[in-house]
Amino acid sequence: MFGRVGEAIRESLRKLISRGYIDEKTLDSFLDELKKDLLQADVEITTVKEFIKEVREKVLKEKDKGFSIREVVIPIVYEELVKLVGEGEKIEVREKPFKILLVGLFGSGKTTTAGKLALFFSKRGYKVCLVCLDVFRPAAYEQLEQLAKKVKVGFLGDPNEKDPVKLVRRFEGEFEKYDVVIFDSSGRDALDESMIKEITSIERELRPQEVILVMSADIGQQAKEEANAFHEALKITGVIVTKLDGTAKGGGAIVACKETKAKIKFVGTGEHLEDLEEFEPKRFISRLIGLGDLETLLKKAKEVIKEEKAEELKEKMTSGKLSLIDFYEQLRSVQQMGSLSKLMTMIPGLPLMKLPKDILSIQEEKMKKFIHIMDSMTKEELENPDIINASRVSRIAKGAGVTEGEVRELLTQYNQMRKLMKGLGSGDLRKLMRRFGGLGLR
Ligand SMILES: Nc1nc2c(ncn2[C@@H]2O[C@H](COP(=O)(O)OP(=O)(O)OP(=O)(O)O)[C@@H](O)[C@H]2O)c(=O)[nH]1
Ligand SMILES: [Mg+2]
Repeated sequence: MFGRVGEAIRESLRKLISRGYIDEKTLDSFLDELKKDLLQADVEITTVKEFIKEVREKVLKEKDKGFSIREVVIPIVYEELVKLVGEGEKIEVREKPFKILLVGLFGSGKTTTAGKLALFFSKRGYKVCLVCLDVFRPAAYEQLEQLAKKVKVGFLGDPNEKDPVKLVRRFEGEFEKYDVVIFDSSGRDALDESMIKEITSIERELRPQEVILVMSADIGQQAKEEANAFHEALKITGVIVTKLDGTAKGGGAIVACKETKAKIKFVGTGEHLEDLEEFEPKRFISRLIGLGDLETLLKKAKEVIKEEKAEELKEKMTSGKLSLIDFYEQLRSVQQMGSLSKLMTMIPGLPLMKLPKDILSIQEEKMKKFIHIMDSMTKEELENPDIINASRVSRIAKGAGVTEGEVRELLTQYNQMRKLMKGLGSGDLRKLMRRFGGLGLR
């Protein structure tokens, strides 16, 4: 995301948490690395200094409360990074036709982004049209027309008309036929008189609901100046930062936007039409630091395990009263959530550990087998696994078509889990989970 900088931040974090005990000195050398990473991302220096100071103070405050630095450092770095990049803002299609005018300097990615937005909204069921108001660049018309064909949306334009305002007037009646109409405009070397005049006159005629500045991430902290200048001259309603994939300075561009009046609506992360995402700081940062897409996981988990049930399960887990039925239900719900390997990538901390793929698929196979085995048990056995003696093991194995060894393995794993959960009841995991409270984890 921040290009190489994201990798550097992940590496620093990985190094830090691979240590058993973290003292203040280690924390400071980690913070030094983090500072360098952020400066490399072109985040403005006083902002970086404040950020580092804030993280340090928060970590030490938690330490005074009895937490270890190791427990709290990742959640705090996460929370502070989320704050650092500011808030995103979604584009809501509030009325129809919903008109979005894209403006920006040469090569910032307007035309590409117009195509990406068309795909984004048509995927969500809106009837979309792309309109070429770029009367400047040779072949601008063809470029957008091709994109419209690819995405299979409407297209309006006229390569022979050199006045964008006339184009708007001519097509006015057409816009009504669509839910979302996206306008690509001419770029300039700089925000000069001619650009301001052109966009202002288009705006007056068109009255778009959104005027979006498309900016390339490689300008780094200069994004602040650019966004402010465009906002003053043209009253932009938001920003799309493109080419985050290709530059280390993306972080700087995003942080700089926070200090402008215009919020980031989307970020562009590649040349393909799918490479556009709504800017959601929590998701963005959790991926950046390898926390995984926690919120997606939570959403999925919620669909499967109902809230009260999760609460009840937590109670049983931490008190050691977990029966095989609960174990069974847990396995089932994990299964319903999708493949284990996919799930693992969403669990906080785990991507940092790099689990080998085949271990996960073996584990998935095993899970299926365990479910078969439990299907062959009686209710009594599930409720009170301690009564499962040798002859019961043999019956269950036959019923499930597995070996007796596999039945015993299940019982061993269940017992280990029961013990482990009991141990965690008062221990580290709970504290850690509490720290993640801000993310919606319980
Ligand atoms: N890697 C990457 N490339 C991008 C992204 N967005 C746009 N590009 C590339 O940037 C170049 C310029 O994109 P355009 O969409 O033509 O830019 P524009 O603002 O319309 O340019 P003008 O019409 O000349 O003002 C193209 O080669 C795009 O493929 C992005 O998010 N990531
Ligand atoms: Mg263009």
